[in-house]
This record gives sequence, structure tokens and C-alpha cells, in this order.
Amino acid sequence: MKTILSTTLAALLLSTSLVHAQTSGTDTDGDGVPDISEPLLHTDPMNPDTDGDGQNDLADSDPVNAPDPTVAGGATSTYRLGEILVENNVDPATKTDAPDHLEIQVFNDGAADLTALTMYYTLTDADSGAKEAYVFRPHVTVPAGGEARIHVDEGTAPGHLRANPNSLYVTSLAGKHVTVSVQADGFAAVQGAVEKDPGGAETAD
Ligand SMILES: [Ca+2]
Ligand SMILES: [Ca+2]
Ligand SMILES: [Ca+2]
Ligand SMILES: [Ca+2]
Repeated sequence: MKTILSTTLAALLLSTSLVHAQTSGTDTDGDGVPDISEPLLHTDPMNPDTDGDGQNDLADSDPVNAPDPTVAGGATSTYRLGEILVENNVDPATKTDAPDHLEIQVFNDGAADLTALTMYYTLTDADSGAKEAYVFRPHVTVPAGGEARIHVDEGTAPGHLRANPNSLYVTSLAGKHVTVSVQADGFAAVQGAVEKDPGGAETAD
């Protein structure tokens, strides 16, 4: 009886410690930073290169700050930014409030569809002065004479980019200064900025 009990106990302890090791060492995105450590770095456990600068979160000395890859030079832009929203978003299908997120409207005044966009945006916390900067290459087409919207949220539809769940946008309730730069290959970048009121990322307005 005693042998059976201690065998069972040993098996239980072993399985418990294995589960613990597995949990604490889980690295879902394979960047070398365990899931439980990603929030400490303000990085995304589901994205190996949170700021999109090409260096993975472990190697990146500043994993939520990317240099600006967009440039002012190049041919005069045939596109422009429309609305830049950081709150008061509306679901276009239901016309009801959508959770606060960064949403950028791009108008294409040119004669050719625009693809291969590069988007760079920064967030500066009004209280702490902390800054984050991200690069995305959204797979959207802005049709000639038309418009498209780029969303940084949790959506998976075309035009929706993954938001970092450990970003200042989510973790700080302070106001934010947000800048946006969008560039199509071969053209000058276009820029805009917007202020987000204090209150953090709300689930609905
Ligand atoms: Ca990771
Ligand atoms: Ca990561
Ligand atoms: Ca990076
Ligand atoms: Ca970086």
C-alpha cells in the first residue's frame, strides 16, 4: 500500500512539475521570449517581431520602438489620409460603436490601384512621455479613385492588423499623441496626427 501511494505521489509531483515547466516556458510565437515574460517587455506573445522592424523581440534592444521606414521623398503622392480615429470607431456593417482602436482612412486620387503600402505609427503617453512606434505593411488595396481603411485591432478580415495587447494603448489610461505616416512604394509619404483622450482602450463609447 505504502509503495503504491508513494508511486502515485511521485507520478503526481512529476506531472505537476512538468505542467509547470511547460507553462512557464511556453513561447507561443517562438521568438525566445516566454509568454509570461512578454507583458514585462510590453511585447505581443502572438507576434515574434512586435514593432515590425525586422528584429525579433528577444534580439531587439527596444522591442516596441521601430525606426521610421517611410520617407518624404519620391514622386508627389496621389493619395492622402482622411480620418484618423483612435476612439469613437463605428462598425460599418452594423453602424454601432466598435471598440476603440487606431483606424486610418486612405484616399487614392490617382489612376492606378495602390498596393504595397507601408504604415508607421507612434504612440506617446501624455503622462509618462513613454513612446512606442510600430511598422506594418498592410495587405490592402486602395482602388483608383476610391478609399480603404486600415484598422489596428484584433480583426482578421483584410485591412485589419493585429494590435499589441501589451501596448501603451491598452496598458495606460493617460491621453495619447498618435502620429501616422503612410507610404506607397515610389511615392512620398503622407502624414497625420491625432490625440486620444484619457481613459485607455474602451470596450465601447
Ligand atoms: Ca514569445
Ligand atoms: Ca513576441
Ligand atoms: Ca522588433
Ligand atoms: Ca525595435
